[in-house]
Amino acid sequence: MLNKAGEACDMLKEHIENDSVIRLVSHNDADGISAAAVIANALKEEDVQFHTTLIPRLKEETVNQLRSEKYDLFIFSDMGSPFIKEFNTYKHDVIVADHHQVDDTASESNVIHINPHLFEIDGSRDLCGAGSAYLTVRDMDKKHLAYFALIGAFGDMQGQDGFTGVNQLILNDAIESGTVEVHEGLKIVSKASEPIFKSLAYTFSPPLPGISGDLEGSQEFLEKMNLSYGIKFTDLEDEEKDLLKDALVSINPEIFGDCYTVPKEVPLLKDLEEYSYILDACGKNKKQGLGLSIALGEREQALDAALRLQRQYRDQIVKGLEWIKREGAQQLNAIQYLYSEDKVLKSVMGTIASIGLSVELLDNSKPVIGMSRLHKDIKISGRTTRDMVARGVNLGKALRDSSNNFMGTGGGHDIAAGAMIPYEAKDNFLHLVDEMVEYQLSND
Ligand SMILES: [Mn+2]
Repeated sequence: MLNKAGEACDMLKEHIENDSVIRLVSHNDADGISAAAVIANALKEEDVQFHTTLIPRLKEETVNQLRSEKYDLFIFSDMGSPFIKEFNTYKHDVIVADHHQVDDTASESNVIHINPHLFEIDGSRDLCGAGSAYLTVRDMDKKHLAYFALIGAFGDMQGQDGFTGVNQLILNDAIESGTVEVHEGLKIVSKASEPIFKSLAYTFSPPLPGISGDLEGSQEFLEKMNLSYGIKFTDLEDEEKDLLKDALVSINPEIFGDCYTVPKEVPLLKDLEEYSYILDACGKNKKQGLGLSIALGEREQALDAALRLQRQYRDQIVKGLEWIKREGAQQLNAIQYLYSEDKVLKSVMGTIASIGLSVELLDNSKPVIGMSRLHKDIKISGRTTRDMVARGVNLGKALRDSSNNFMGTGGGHDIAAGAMIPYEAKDNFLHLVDEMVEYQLSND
């Protein structure tokens, strides 16, 4: 895998020497923005001309449009693996740095394909899109950019239980370069920017059942300990912090553990996990360009705008979780589903499906299929747990095969995947996914 990344790096270096103009296309989620940030920062440092686009998904149409653009090198990050066949017929050089599931198309000499799945590395756990992107620039003396790969890993839920596999190697690079420090602490968000009841309610990983996503639950929890819930965590007395720590640890021991920080960053971006949430909030609100500017070093107004987006996004997640709490999910044999036509709920469907599972609002012995209606189509976000994956569930495969059956598209990871299907196919699609998951569970 590192050899393959080395080949990509050589291709990139050659283009840099030839003053090539480079086209960078990446995903618009936290991992995709981080992937673009690694490459864009590296190219900026080398004074290379490049053009970046962040998009929600790569469609065949786009792949065919890009073909006629006048660039010397294309880099696709956190996307691109399903289109190797098309890239093979490009006249340009192409680097694909992805971690989503792959098919078995071999790449031609103009295409370098970096993907953990090609090397039997777990792309949902051990390396993210930003990690693949980082590996392509690593040999250009870019270890100081490794922390963006870790931000991407957090964005794709890979760092929350500690880093493993290639992510561990990347963490070592980040520490070695002096950009990242690891220390033990309470893993609650916005310690210095929000009142403590919000810090707790907005902490989703690790989950705090009864508190995460529940502003009232969080206030009651603090009141019971006689802590004033309106002040910031950083303003608590030391004894109060200890008291709170003990109470939180008794709810979920994982709340105290390794925190990964970039000491030289501004407070809002110091914690890598929180940095990923800021990028996530930008992406989810279609302000991925803002996220990338921040990652390229913009501060002040850009940060204010991102903070506003984050507050708004957190409100939406809390509303979504309240909805799940009130309505619950619809049950089929092996899966459960959420369906909404509401604008706010639709925008956070994938997120609330994940959090709903982790905070135990949803039965975590069944994968969740979140469905949002978009005019004539339905957008699907599938989420399950590592336990269910160990028992045989592969949502990427189930959503790809079942959506293809109804003229839709889909795919992703075993643990988290997405699809788009025509609205009319909704019920038949659900039953097919249900059967496929049942089959996966019985055949493992
Ligand atoms: Mn990703």
